Formats: sequence, structure tokens, C-alpha cells
Amino acid sequence: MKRLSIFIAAMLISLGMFAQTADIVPSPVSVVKKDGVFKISDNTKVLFKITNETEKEFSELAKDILKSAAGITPEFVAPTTQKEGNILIQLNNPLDTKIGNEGYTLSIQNDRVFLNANTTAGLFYGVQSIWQLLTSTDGTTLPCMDVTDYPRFGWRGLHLDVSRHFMPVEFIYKYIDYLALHKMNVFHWHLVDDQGWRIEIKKYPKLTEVGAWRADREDLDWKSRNEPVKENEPKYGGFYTQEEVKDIVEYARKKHVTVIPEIEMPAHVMSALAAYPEYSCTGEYKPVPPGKVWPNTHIFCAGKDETFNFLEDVLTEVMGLFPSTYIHIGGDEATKTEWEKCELCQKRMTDEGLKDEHELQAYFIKRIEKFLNKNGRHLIGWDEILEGGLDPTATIMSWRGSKPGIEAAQAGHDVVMSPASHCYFDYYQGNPSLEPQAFGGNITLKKVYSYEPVPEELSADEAKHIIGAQANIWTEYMPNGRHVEYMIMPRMSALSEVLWSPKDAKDWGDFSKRMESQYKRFDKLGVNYATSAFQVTAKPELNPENKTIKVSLSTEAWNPDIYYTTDGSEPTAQSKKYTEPFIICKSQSVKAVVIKDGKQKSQSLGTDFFIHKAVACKVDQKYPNSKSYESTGEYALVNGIKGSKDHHDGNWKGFNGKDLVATIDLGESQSFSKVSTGVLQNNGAWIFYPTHVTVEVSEDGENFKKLGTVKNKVSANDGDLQIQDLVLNKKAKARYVRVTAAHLTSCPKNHAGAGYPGWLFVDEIIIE
Ligand code: TNX
Repeated sequence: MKRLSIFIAAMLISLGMFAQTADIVPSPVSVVKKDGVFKISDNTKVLFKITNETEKEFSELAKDILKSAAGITPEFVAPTTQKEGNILIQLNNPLDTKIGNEGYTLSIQNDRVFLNANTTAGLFYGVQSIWQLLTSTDGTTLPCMDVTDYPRFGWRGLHLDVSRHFMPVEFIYKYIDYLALHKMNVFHWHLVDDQGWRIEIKKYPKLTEVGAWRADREDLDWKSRNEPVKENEPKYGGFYTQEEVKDIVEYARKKHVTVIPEIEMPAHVMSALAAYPEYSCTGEYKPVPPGKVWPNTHIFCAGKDETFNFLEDVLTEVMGLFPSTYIHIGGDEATKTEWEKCELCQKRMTDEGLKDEHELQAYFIKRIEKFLNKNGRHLIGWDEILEGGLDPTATIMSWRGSKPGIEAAQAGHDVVMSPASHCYFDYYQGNPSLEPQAFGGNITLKKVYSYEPVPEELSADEAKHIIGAQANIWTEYMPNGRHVEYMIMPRMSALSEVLWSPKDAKDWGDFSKRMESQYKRFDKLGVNYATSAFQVTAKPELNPENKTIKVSLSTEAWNPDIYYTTDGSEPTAQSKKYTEPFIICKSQSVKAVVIKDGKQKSQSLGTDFFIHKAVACKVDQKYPNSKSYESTGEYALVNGIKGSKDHHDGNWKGFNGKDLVATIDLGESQSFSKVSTGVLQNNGAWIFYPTHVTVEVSEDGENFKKLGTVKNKVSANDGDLQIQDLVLNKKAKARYVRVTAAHLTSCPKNHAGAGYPGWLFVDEIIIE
């Protein structure tokens, strides 16, 4: 039997149906494992011919990388005929067309290793793979195998916002190392935003003298920092000198990372306008804001030629520092109310025959694009630059989902995908109750891994316009590099595989297993990575027949040993070990952890289950909830779990501009004395408490009698994130209970959504 399965496996391997993988992230295109190992020793030499500066640079890096794994500094010598015991590194001549500009082939044999590539970039990635293989063994052993490897996409990026929080130079170097480690090749450096201008511009010294510093409000929440700022307050911030920038760009180049600068315009520029108010429409001085700005109204004036002269001067210095073909000009989230009132902007619109302010933004972007093109550069911007028309030569970064990217690719633009749904690493990566405060959302490691950058809607030809993807790291809630590290690691490992490895080879199980070694590498490098993948989630499975809840425990880690308690105590290695789903019959709290090698891998996650009369009862909704806030579907409102303060926690049902009208069928006439409806308010996310909740009862499901109404007493202007139960205490007996929660028909005055209906979020209707 065993022989037969070995035979079948061998057949599948030879037919290529059973892809082999090596312990490398991102997973290589093809791996064929062989018997035996190659051992690196003090005698091992690297045979590599150095004929120019690039090759010399590569050899120095390779030496460092190999040393850091094996603790041995291999001697680099010119190739001789003596290959035994050595590592032979060669640039292909003729070229190997299959592996392109960044690929490599690696053959590890018992007595020698061959690494080949067409370029030093390919060789560099090959050495990174060798490093990974060494770090997942004893540091000196390479398992025998043949590897052919090359990337799926040309743009494999990570962005970093250094405006919301300034990140010191040392951290930027580290960031580039992390990119290189993951065979990623674009560092998108977000140097300008409202809260700080971060790059020295010689012609406009005030940009950094004034624009790089803001009032120190670090002790306050980002969203509550928007009070007026007095002059001469303590200053918080920083900037990069041109010398520092040059060194960083050069360091990145050696590691095959292109640094793409982003100089925001026309909005997100209050830092620039604090320094030079004359380039705004009003000319009014406004300080560098220390926190949240919304909406972005104080923007560059599109009517003044001086604005364009200023921007061209800035871009000229920027181009002198960054050799990248692409220059990112932002272009996002410009609220054009100042343009609407500005005589010069209105005059520009008349002179240029522009029908509205969107077209004025398009004029702005096109004018800058012309300037960049004249200088041999290529414009890239956030997807808003599509609005009002754009030349197909510009490249789009699709962040408001994939839709703008799809439209752009269909219109012939190149596109870098970066949708907030999968690529926003400023969003939570685990349960918010266990995570440091984040922007919102929830993008776990598995969710990143599930991302497919090429949307199905595109034809094969259109799909060629998707040149890659990147993750964005906005730092409103990341005050320092350590925190940034926590947010990118390990999610960038998942993204690197999405971008490098072949689509068909994607395998979450195999990836999560390889992450075990990746975590060890992070430990070796001293990375402050997140262990959120080890958080244990309790999922209920409802049985409508007997109204019970079966709980299953899961994580995003590989093969975890889960321990749990049901009495509210903290689980330890002595607690019950989870082997299969279990049934809950009374209200209790399930707490669980993963323990590995005697160590608890993350804080325990608790889920409170409320067993009440409506659990697992049929619920009929008059209006459907939003598809985006579906929660767990049919029984979400009566699944025994209450939603938390995080409206993305997967428990809430969200309604946009509709009431909740839910009829619960208790199966038979039952007595109860309390109906409670859980609701959430997150004013910033346009989610408001209902004005009131009405409860009606019926025996036949047709004729309902009002039992009572509970009014909400909290103001819609209350900006605190909060939840409450609207409770009706009244004795009744009935089979059907109808709960109506009335949504706020219009967001309050002065709210960004004034005039639009609010969202309503409901979870758990408890009947007792
Ligand atoms: C939107 S994405 C922004 C940023 C914020 C980010 C927070 C984009 C082009 N603009 O200004 O920092 O959301 O997630």
C-alpha cells in the first residue's frame, strides 16, 4: 500500500501535477527536490567573475547575506575548473530567456551549487533564496534541489507614509532590507501630506523649516487633534535632507529596489501651504495640522500660474534625486470647494473651456504630466486622477477597490493595484480587542494571501495593463518604525507571494506551513512582527433543530495546538486541548490560545456566547442588509454572539438608508420578559444609533400587536465609538416577535455626510 502511494506520488510529480515547494517565501516557480545536501564550510568558496562595478556591488552584498546565515564569510574568487565543494555563481551568456530580468536558476548538488541569472538582480534574488534555505536548517546545510524562479509581476511594492508620522533614516534602510528579503522591488515613499512635508527642497527652504513641523499632539487620538494651533508651540516632525535621500536611493538601487517619490497635489498639502500660503486660493495662513483633516479643502490653487511654477521647481529637484521613471503626484481626495469660490480658478475654467472642477483637476494633472514627460519621466497617481479625463500615458494606482483599476486598464492605462480591501496594511490584522489601534477594517494574513491582482473582468490584453500591486502603509496610527514593522510583518510575506509566485501555485496550507520558518527568520533578524495569525477565533455553527450552538476553533497558523476554557479562566497548556467542535448549552465564555514549544503564541481571545430564546430561530428581514455587512448570514442576529465596538468584526449586520425590520419565529408560542437589541454608533464611519426600536408580537405571523418602543438617548453628534443594548422590559407570550430599528434618515448637520442617510448597525436580538 505504502509503495503504491509512493509510486502514485512519483507519477504525479513527473506529470507536474503535484508541485514541489522549497522552504522559501515567496515560493519559487519550480522546485525539483533531490536526495542529499550540500554543506557550507570554512573551505567553501564562491566562484564568481567580477568584471565591473555592478558585479562587485553584488558580490559584496552576497558575501554579507551568506555570512549572516552561515556565520562563515565565504571567499569570493574568480572561477576555476575546481567546482567541487564550491558555489559557482554566473551571469548567463547567452541569456536564459525563460527567467527574464529578475529570475534565476539554482542547482544544489551534493558537492557543488550553481546559481545562474541574466542580471545581478536575478543573482541577488538567488542568494536571498539560498539565505532562506540556510536559515531554515542549521545555517550551513542546503538540501539538494533544482530551482527555476522568476516573478509574476514587475511592480512588487510597499508604500510608506512618512508624513503622518516621520520615520527616521535608519528605519527607511531597514524597510528597504525587508523589501529585498521578500524579492519586492518598489518602495513608494509618500513624502508629502497635510501633516508634514518631509523632503528638503533647496529653492523653497520653508517647506521643511515650517512644513516639516507640527504642534505635538501625540498624546491625543489622531481624530481629536484638530483644534486650532498657536504659534510657537512645541514642534513634532522631521525631514530628510537631500544628502540623506541620495544615500537611501543608492542603497535601494544596490538591493534592486526602485524608490518612487510621491509629491502630493492638489490636495493633502496643508504642510506646503503652511509654508507658502500664496499657492492656495485664499492665501490664508493655516498651520500644519497635527491630526485628522477631513474633508481636504485647503488645496493648491489651480488658477495661479505661480502654483505650477512652484510645483515644477519642486519636481525638478525631486527628479534630480530620484532616477525612477515614475514620479507619483498623489491626486487623491481633493475637495474642490475653494476652487468653486476662487476667481482665478473660475477664470482658468473659462479660459480652458473646462465644464466643472473635476475637469479643472484633470487640467492640473495633465499640465504636470506634460512637464514630467518633457523631462523623460512618467506620471503615476491615485485613481481619482481618472476623474475629468486623463491621457492614457498616465499610470493609475487603484486604491478605492479594484473597480477604478478595471476601468483604467480598459481605457488603456497601466495600473498598479492597491485596493483598500486587501492591500491596506494600516487596517487591523487580527481581532481589534487584541491589536494596537489601527485605522479600521480587517485584513488578516489569509486575506492578503487570497488577493488576486488581475480582476476577472479583464480580457487577456487588458490584463497586461496590470503591472503589479503594492500595499499601502498609512501611518496615522503608527508613531514609530517598530509599529510599522508590526503592521507589515508578516502581511508583506503573503503579498510577496501574491506578486512573485505563479497564480496556479498558490496554496494557503503550504504557505502557512512555510510561515513557520519565516517567523524564525524574523526572530533571527529581530523583527517586531505580529503573531495575530495565532489568535484563536471561535465560530458558531447553529443547529435550528435543537437550537444548540456548536463551536469550532480556528486560527490562520499552521497545525496549531489550541487550548481552551469555558469557565472564563485564562487557558494554559493544562487546559483542555481542542480536537473537535463542541456544543454549548448555556451562556458561557470560550477562551482559547495556541501554545507551541511551551510558549503561548498570542493573547487569549474570548468569545461570550449568550444562550437565549431566539438563538437559532428563523429570522425574516423586510429589507436586505448591505452585502458588505452581511455578518454570518441567516442567523447572524440570533447566533448567540454580540457584536463588538468594531463594526468590521463580522458580527454586525449593516443597513444603508434602510430600517431593520426583523421578524423572529420562536417556533412555538413562548413567554418572555425582555427583548434587547444591540446597536452601534461610529459617527466617523457614518454609522448612527437608530432613533428608536419598536417591538411587536404575534401568534400567527400576520396580525401584530405593539409591545412597546425604546428610544435612543445618545446624540448622533457623539463621536465616541460605542455600542448599547436598547432594552424593552415587558412580559409577553407569543410565537413571532418583530423588531423594527429606525435608521437616522439624515446624518447630522456639520457632519461630512449631512443630507445623506446614516448607516444602521445591529447585532444580537436577545429574547429572554
Ligand atoms: C485614504 S489611499 C488616503 C490616505 C489615508 C488612508 C487611510 C489614499 C490615496 N488616501 O490619505 O491615510 O485612506 O487608510
